[in-house]
Amino acid sequence: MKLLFINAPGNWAGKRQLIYPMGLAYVATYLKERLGAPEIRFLDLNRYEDYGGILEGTLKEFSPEVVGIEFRNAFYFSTPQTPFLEDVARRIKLIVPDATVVAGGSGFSLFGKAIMQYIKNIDFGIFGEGEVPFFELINSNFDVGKVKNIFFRHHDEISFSGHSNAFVNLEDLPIPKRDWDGIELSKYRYHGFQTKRGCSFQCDYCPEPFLQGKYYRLYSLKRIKEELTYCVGLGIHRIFFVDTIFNLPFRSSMDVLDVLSDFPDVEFSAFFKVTGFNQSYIDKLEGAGFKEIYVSLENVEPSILKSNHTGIDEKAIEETTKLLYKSRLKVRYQFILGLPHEDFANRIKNMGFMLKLLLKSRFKDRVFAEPLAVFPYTELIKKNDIKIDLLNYPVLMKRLYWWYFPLLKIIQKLSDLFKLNTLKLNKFK
Ligand code: B12
Ligand code: SF4
Repeated sequence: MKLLFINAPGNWAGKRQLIYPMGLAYVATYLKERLGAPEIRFLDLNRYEDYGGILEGTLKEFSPEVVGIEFRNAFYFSTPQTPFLEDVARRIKLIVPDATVVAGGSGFSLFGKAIMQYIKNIDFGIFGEGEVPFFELINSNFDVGKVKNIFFRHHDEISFSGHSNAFVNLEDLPIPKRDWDGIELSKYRYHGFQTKRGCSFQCDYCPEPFLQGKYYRLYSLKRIKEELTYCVGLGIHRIFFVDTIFNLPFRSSMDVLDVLSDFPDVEFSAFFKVTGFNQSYIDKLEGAGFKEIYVSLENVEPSILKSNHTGIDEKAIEETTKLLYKSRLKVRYQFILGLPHEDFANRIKNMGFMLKLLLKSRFKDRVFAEPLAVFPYTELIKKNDIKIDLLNYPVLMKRLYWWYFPLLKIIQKLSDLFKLNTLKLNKFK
């Protein structure tokens, strides 16, 4: 069987830093092991600003029977991908009309039904973790009656085969192969690496617990070491941990850091929660080869952090930022603008704190502020009874955050004017 795995392009294709398609790597490795020697080819369309020629050339030459497409960012302020997905699916059906087109990925999982209504050339969609359902779908010859987590077409409607109650057992997953036919490893500045799946927090605005599970599933330390050895053997020297949060659970994160320190030539980066830091943890991070870290702080108002169930408190913010000012780590603090219960006074308080972070770290650190994205499957949606329509999503977001646009633009202009380049705000469409 011939399988083509495509990383769907976006408006950043050919311009911004490439992100290694880890989701595809996991799914393809699983299929490679279970399907008995399928022929597999990869195509990362984000490499090319004008991807049409390379896509059509590959389809003609390889003539795949099944095409799997990874779709990361559904309508988002700076990185909308949906029109590109539509174009890619259309070209596939034009050149290999008999190929079965299957889409998956985090952005797809969030908006699967709407995306398939809008993009008629996608035959099947997979919600959540793709390894098992994609294998079962192919293995059952696309019998959706037998497989959960599948979006499919039925009498011009999009149906769903029902959510599976189970998440994959990580021990059943082979180490994801990285060096696929069609992938040039040296094109990626950072390579993804997973030490766990899931998140045991349940912040009101976040879909991750629903997508990945409400508890952490950890890979064994032995496997992490094996996978790192494999990556280093391929010449990979920069790794970004794609865990929702790297530093929790605290004890296992400390153990992982011990493993990482056996790889002194590798530079690491990851997402962290502001809770769960102490001096010895920071020392370990530095010793293990972390140089730049993303720390989610969200908002500095305790009542807002509490009412959104973030699990972050004032004490954690105070203590962690104090420790991080003095560290050698370059910290990228992440704030969410527009959380429920935020008012003008709170906005000013946050801006003041952002400035403090920059000054106290002597501009070593950076601040990223992004408006709250309203995602399906979140408490935020349930509590406020918001209906999300993918096609009107940017309009919904603009309506919710209209007051931020001018304010953010002024701040960005000032930041540019003084060449601080420390306050990065994403563009709004
Ligand atoms: C790590 C990460 C980053 C890192 C990536 C670092 C790196 N070099 O790898 C950085 C910091 C760069 C980043 C940036 C951004 N990110 Co980000 N990021 C993540 C995170 C935490 C992990 C992604 C990952 O690799 N996961 C590991 C793999 C194995 O999981 P997976 O991709 O979900 O794949 C599984 C399934 O989805 C499925 N699957 C995947 N592909 C396919 C394909 C097929 C055919 C099938 C069947 C199944 C399938 O099976 C896979 C295995 O189970 C996710 C959250 C998440 N839970 O995924 C957010 C996430 C993907 N990011 C998100 C966003 C918004 C962004 C940014 C736009 C932020 C910004 N404003 O700049 C940018 C966009 C960058 C870009 N050019 O695409 C959103 C996207 C949501 C949306 N709106 O659609 C997510 C989902 C977080 C969230 N909940 O809000 N990100
Ligand atoms: S925002 Fe972060 S900590 Fe909160 S539920 Fe999502 S992944 Fe977990």
